[in-house]
Order: sequence, then structure tokens, then C-alpha cells
Amino acid sequence: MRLARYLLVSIVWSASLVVAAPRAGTTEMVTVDSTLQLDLYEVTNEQIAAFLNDVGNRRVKGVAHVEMTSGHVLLEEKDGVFQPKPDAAKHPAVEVSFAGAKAYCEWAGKRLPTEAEWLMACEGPEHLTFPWGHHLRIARPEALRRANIFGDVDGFLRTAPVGSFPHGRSVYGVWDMGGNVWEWAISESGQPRLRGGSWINGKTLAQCSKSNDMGSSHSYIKGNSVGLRCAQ
Ligand SMILES: [Ca+2]
Repeated sequence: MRLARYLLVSIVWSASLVVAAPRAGTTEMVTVDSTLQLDLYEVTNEQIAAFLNDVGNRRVKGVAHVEMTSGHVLLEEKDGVFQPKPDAAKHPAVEVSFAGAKAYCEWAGKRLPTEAEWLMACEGPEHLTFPWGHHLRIARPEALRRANIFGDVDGFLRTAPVGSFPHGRSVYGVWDMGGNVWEWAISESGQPRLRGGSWINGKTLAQCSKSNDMGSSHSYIKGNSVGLRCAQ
């Protein structure tokens, strides 16, 4: 029994040594537990531009990593070089496909989180409704500092620069898990899912437990509000 345990510990320890370090410029992560680190912020336009400049805006099954033809995309391409639109460098990337999100995370030396991991990082051990607690009372001034959701009473009509809501951090210190942009995650059965709500959705979809996909008929979910955050 002791030998088996020793071997198990050795294997886990050895495995931990071969985990790749995140790529430069993508290193800000939070330790959620011994098995999970999560990006501190949603992936920004600055970061996704560096990725596209390195590997190109590839298409997977006809879908581009980033939909550059969208009027809502926050990147521009000049002479073959991708760059954030003016003042958008620190805003979260949008119009990112699931394949694009997966490819970005792998490029960064990371991976997409599972839905279970995402949920754990959002609700914490106390199973909070929102990353910061159980309530978002929009009528109260402090609520405006929790999350970027529909409308401009929170200060942002569209995306907000990542890290704009210090009172909206999860118990692990992760920023913007509620609102701003939807974040890609992988379901238990390996399917693409979206978590966290966005600037174009109300507070209900900013709840940790809510899970959606691009085909959802009961909410307004489009590429202009879909981004990502990586795990490791
Ligand atoms: Ca807003």
C-alpha cells in the first residue's frame, strides 16, 4: 500500500515537472487548487493579436479563429499584421471561435478549462451565485462595480478593459468571470460551452451556474460577446 502510494506521488510529481510554462505575455494566472490555474483576466486583444501574428488566422471547418469580417471585432489587420483597434488592447478579445480559443490556449502553453473547473473557480467552496457573492442589486451603487453587463449604468456600453471591476473578483481573485465577455469552456462530454454572461446580457446569465452555447434560443448570444480565458 505504501509502495503504491509512493509510486502514485512520484508519478504525479514527475508529471508536474513536464507541464509547459505559459508563453511570455500570457503568464498572469491564479492558483485555484493544486490541479488548476486559471488566467487572472480574460484574454485581451493584445494577446490574441500576438497569437494571430504567430500562427495566422486559420480556419477550422470553415470557421476562422477570429471572425475578422465582423464589424464588432476589436482587431484590425494592416499589411498582414494583426493589431488591436485604437484603445482596445486591454479589452477582451471577441469574435473568437471555439477552435480559435482552443488554439490560442495551446499556443500560450495552456488549455481551455472544463465547465466543472470554470464553475469551481467562479463559485468557490461556498457555492456563490455570482463570483463575488450571492447578489447583484443593480439599484445599489456598489453593484455597478461588480460586473459589466447589459446597459451602461456600470460605466461600459460594450466591452470593458479587463480588470475594471475590483469588487467583482471571485474568491480566488479571478477578474470578470461575471459579465464582460462569454468564456469558452469544455463540457463533461467534450462539447463547446459558454460561461459567465457578457456585456450584452443581463445579470442572470452572469451567474456562475449558467451555461450556454452559440445556438441558445433563450438568450442573446453572438460572436461580438464571445471571448475566452485559459487554464493550466
Ligand atoms: Ca455594461
